[in-house]
Amino acid sequence: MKVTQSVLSELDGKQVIEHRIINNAGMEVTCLNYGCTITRILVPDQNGKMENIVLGFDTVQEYQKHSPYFGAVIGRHAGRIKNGVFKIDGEEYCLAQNNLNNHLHGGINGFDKIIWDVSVIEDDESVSLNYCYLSNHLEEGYPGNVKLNVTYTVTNNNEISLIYEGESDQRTILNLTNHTYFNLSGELKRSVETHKLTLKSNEFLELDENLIPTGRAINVDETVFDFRNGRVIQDGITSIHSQNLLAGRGYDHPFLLQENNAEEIILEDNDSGRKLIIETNQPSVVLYSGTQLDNEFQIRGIQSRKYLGLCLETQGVPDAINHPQFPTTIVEKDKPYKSVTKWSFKTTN
Ligand code: FUC
Repeated sequence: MKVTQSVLSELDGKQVIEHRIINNAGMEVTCLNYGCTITRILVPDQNGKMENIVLGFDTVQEYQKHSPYFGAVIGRHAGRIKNGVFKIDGEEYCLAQNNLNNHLHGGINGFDKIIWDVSVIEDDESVSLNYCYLSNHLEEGYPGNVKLNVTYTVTNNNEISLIYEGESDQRTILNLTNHTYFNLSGELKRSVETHKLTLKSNEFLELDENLIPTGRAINVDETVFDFRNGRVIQDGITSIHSQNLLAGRGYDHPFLLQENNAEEIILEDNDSGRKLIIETNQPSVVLYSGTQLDNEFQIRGIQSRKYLGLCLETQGVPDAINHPQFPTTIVEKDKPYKSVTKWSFKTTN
């Protein structure tokens, strides 16, 4: 395996560092310490052709200017928190309201905009990038000083594992994920309407008109939210189900996972033969079909547009703190948080 490092620029007196990892099979992964952002993943198609399968930029300036969280780590709490308000032990916390009057993806200066400290760990079969950051008490309004560690490990089996760890000195909430937009066609040749998704999920969470969970879980039976036997993303784009319409014609929904670490999420692109298997220890995955991607910028020469990529954000449930019936995202003092997700890249033949 090979890993190279280069300094791209300086931001707020800190170096923006890019790491490029190439495994023995030729798979390539490039990451920045700005937001722990995955900028490129090159994997083979069914003919062995290596192409990039994620949305990303080559400069930090483009991430600062345009990025709808391309490839970044999201935190402290992924998804929306209604009115940016929650209570822990009777104490009310007010978060940054950066999405209408709601809180989204950790706030104005979320983890996606932080320059993390980074170190490289190498062994025979893998290379890991370890990113660290200390988030101070009341940063973006959240309680507790939280020590964070994000580790991306690339193996020779064309796998990437993503491990998020946090330890707080006070009871708080944490819900980290990675916001990579996948497009398995390679080099954004096509958009993701014909990608097929299979999910081990019997229920998705109903959203209100501001895309916040209402608290109701809906059975997927006989809806375009039933991915148990696989279905194409297009089904949700053409659907007249009110939940697809309010998501901007498509999907922007948390799905509750029936199983963990059991190939519970599979994304396939028939034409390229590329296949991504996602396994996690988290209770849900947010499927976001790129419905809000606007066309005001280019992505490495390709016009950005709706449905150019889709996100599969493995995580705890958005706004869980305001819905006691959902699995909690509360982290106890000195009791570490650990979220693990694995992406395995294969071909279908
Ligand atoms: C996703 C969505 C949001 C938002 C954003 C860019 O996670 O849930 O609706 O538009 O990312």
